[in-house]
Amino acid sequence: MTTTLISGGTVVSATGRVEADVLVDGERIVAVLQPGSELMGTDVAASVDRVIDATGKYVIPGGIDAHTHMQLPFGGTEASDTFESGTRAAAHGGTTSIIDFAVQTYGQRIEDGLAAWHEKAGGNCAIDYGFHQIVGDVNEASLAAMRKLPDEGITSFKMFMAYPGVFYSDDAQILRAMQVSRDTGLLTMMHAENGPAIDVLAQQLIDEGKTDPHYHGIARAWEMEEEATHRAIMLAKLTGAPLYVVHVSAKQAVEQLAWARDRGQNVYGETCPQYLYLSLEDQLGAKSDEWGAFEGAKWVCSTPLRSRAEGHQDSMWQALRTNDLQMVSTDHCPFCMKDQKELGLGDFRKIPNGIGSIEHRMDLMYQGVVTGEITLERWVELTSTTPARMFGLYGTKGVIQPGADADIVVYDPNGHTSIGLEKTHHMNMDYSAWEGYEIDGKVDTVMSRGKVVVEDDTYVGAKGDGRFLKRGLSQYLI
Ligand code: DUC
Ligand code: ZN
Ligand code: ZN
Repeated sequence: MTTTLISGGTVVSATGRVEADVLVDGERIVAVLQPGSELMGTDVAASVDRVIDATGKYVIPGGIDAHTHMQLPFGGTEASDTFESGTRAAAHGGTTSIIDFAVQTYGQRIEDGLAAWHEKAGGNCAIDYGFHQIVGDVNEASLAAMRKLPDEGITSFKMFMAYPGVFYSDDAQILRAMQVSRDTGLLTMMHAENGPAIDVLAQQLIDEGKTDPHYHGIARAWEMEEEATHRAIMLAKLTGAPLYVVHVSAKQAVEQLAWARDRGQNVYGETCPQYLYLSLEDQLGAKSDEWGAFEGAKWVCSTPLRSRAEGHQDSMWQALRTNDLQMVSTDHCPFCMKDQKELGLGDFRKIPNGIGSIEHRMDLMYQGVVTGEITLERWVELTSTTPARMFGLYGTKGVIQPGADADIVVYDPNGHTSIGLEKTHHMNMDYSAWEGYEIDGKVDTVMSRGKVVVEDDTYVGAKGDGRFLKRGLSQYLI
């Protein structure tokens, strides 16, 4: 077993920071050595196999991205990152665990959907991975299968109030699934947008000849997110189910979450970097020689980018500070422009929905520390500690303490990351939604269960290093 000492850095947790050395033995952290501690100093450094010098750098628990879609079949194509390419990109960006969504499609058994996801991911991941279960067809068999999910280490499921004819569930189906959530402790994750109403608005826009990508965001009005969020909250209240609303982008949806939380409900929400930084106005203004106004397709995702003039982005940052939103995930769902996004040329409804950000989440959120939107500790909490607690991984993941997995990122606050015009990222995409972003900060070294997987901007791990994470029930519920 290899022993490693990460020395001289500032260990940052969700609750504070301390100058300390971190001792790793095999796959685990065995000691956090603070000044005054007997072991701190040269003796330990001399006795380990490897010393990583973290002087002047932050030592943080590896990022946990709790919302990714590798190889998701969507809109007549499939998300372009495989588990192999997507998890490698994640590692480059300081993320050491993902929770992806296994899909049950209409007419399929949950067991078969889950088995297919194990097949895709098994032996291919660079970092540890878990699954949520998408429930796309509520019936007696799937309700029974849901009750067995905790035995499989799957303790959360996602339903869609959007995408009629694809993933959509109606209120009756949601109610029945939420009753299972109440009984079992499975966390209900909700895509909260009123899909049937959105589809009417989208059709009307197309009929008026409004086909460009930004009309995607006009059709998916914030009222449709607010309304669905409220409805999900009321169904959760009625059934007693714990609720986690994914990819929150509208300030009015946050108000709904805050209202429910103030009433004592177990209701939570995440946002994503795109809803903090990007806007409908950016998308509307996007034009290129290659794609013309279709350039805006690069930022078509659901929920959609919102208007900056309406203040949604500011509201997301504020909610992250006040804990009205608890986490930041990416909803990583990449598609290339060529052959994929271009399916929607002439009809924005046919653009595959999704943005790829798995490699940039830790950097983009660190930028919030630099600009004073969040504290250093909150950065760790939003990107690692709360995801671990929310999804039943805390103690093993999400924290630097003896006994935890040695998933550790050394982050250099004096480094710099350019997300440039040339393709320098490792995601399997022919463009970047983050082109031109300059980050004050840089991922220096990434360790996954005691093994260095990224150093000097180079991936040094191996396909299959990542293991399936059997998760416990949420540790965040009150
Ligand atoms: N939103 C996306 O942007 N892509 C995939 C599914 C989703 O809900
Ligand atoms: Zn969704
Ligand atoms: Zn998603």
